[in-house]
Amino acid sequence: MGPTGSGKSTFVATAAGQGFGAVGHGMMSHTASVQLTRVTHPTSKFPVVLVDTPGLGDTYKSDTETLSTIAEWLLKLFRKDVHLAAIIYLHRISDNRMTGSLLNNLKVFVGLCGQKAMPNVILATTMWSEAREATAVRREDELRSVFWRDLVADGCRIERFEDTHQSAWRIIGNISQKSSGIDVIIQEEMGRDGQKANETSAGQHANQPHVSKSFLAGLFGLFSRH
Ligand SMILES: Nc1nc2c(ncn2[C@@H]2O[C@H](COP(=O)(O)OP(=O)(O)O)[C@@H](O)[C@H]2O)c(=O)[nH]1
Ligand SMILES: [Mg+2]
Repeated sequence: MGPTGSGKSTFVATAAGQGFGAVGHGMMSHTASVQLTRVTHPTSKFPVVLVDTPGLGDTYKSDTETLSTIAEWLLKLFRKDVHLAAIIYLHRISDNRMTGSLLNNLKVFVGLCGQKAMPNVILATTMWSEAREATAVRREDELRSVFWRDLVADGCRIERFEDTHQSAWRIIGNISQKSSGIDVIIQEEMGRDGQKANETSAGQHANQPHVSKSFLAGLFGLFSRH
């Protein structure tokens, strides 16, 4: 996951490797903008499905539409008793400011995941080649000590994506077939507890002042449909 242009599709293509192509295989087919790529873990040889999601901040789609696509896919996964092994959130280290839109993106992401999922979340920075090393390292420190501090305290890891196949898999880590996987909070709240819109963490989260009124309205609209 991550904002548009943070390098999600590139990450998946790099992890899948040469000659693979980003072929979306329809495990849950009609969610067209969530792309699935089946690969084999390079060391453990376990089958892995890489999930590429559309990012908030898209040029042509509203954040509400994008969030709706992701939430519906997650809910479908939950109902099929399929669980996520890890969640990777990408952030461009070349961005010189944590803009309101980037921050909003992060808040929505955290609202979807919930605290319990954090040990399975990896915050990965991309586009190191697009920034001066010293500047990028300073930004990484700022992310760790300010914007990502609470998430790190809840157990997520911070990694650097170095544009290589090896780096991608180091970030994904050792996915074991024994691991039963995780659910993100929005899946539990909507799928298991049947919570109403404004009761979900993301819904409550949307009360934060930097979230625009129209976005908030859209978010409530989305959750009350289920
Ligand atoms: N230099 C550099 N460019 C990148 C990197 N990752 C992605 N890009 C470029 O940034 C643009 C957006 O990347 P994309 O993977 O489509 O982002 P997405 O919207 O998150 O899927 C594309 O032109 C990529 O070629 C990176 O790590 N380094
Ligand atoms: Mg993409």
